[in-house]
Amino acid sequence: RIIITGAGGQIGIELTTTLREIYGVENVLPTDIKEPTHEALAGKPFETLDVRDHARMVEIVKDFQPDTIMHMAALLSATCEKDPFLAWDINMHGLVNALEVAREFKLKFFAPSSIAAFGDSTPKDNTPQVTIQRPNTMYGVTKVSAELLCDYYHTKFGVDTRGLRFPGIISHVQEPGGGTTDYAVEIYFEAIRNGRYTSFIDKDTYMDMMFMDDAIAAINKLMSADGSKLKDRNAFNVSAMSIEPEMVAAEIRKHIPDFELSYDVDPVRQGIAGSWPNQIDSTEAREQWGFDPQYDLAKMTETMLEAIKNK
Ligand code: VAH
Repeated sequence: RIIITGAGGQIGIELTTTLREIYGVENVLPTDIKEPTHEALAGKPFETLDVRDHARMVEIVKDFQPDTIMHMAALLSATCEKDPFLAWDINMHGLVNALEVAREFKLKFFAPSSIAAFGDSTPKDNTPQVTIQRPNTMYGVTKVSAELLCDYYHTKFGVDTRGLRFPGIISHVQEPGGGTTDYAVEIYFEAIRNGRYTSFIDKDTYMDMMFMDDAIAAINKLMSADGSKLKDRNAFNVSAMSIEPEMVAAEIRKHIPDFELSYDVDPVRQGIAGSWPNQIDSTEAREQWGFDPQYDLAKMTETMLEAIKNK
């Protein structure tokens, strides 16, 4: 039985629906700070939970009695820069509560990290699993801190914590909010809606990305892996592709020939993107638990455009 925090978010919604297909609606309890509006969650079991409210989290866990917690609640990179202290409160206070509940009730624990856990001094190409991590964004600071704290709870208290350093996640079910990689989602929606897109990230800005289905499959594969065989835990590099805006536009033009891409670069998000790797190495994830993404840029583009057209 699985409890999910931040279930109304970009990953949370599709994680909830996929886990319900696998384990049954009654064995998955999505929670979030406000009632869900998305039709995928509406009308099914749900609890409101502000992850900063430890007592409320304990109350829900005692009642639902999960064996696993998937802690997805966090603010994303650009939002964190707008209010760094709120970001620390939600991303870290929420995490400590979730880890404490996992320790107290012996829950298996998942939390996503991000390529944002790397900074300017990190090798930008083939970024290894274990390397320098000195991010200069509040989001990145919370992600590195989270990775270290999750490993600490595993070594110190024996909590079965596992995590993934996600790249930009591309999906058509729920548009993301407040991320730096959001351009790679917006471009598809705008291509269908208007045949053109103005990107806030500049050309030749390479970032790792992955289609949502591969992200959800990676979470399930990692959580099902034999824990005794994991050399690493928090968190694994995972990526399906390294792309920049012109590459996405060229792929879209195979379906919408007169698609136009222009630029109005946002210095804040461009600065964040520039501090992240160009392309990370997912070898450890592949070797330790069989990470195997199925979507490349061509297949992701075809899937995204088809799904958005049919919305
Ligand atoms: C963000 N989508 O842009 C998230 C993610 C690697 C990017 O962490 O902040």
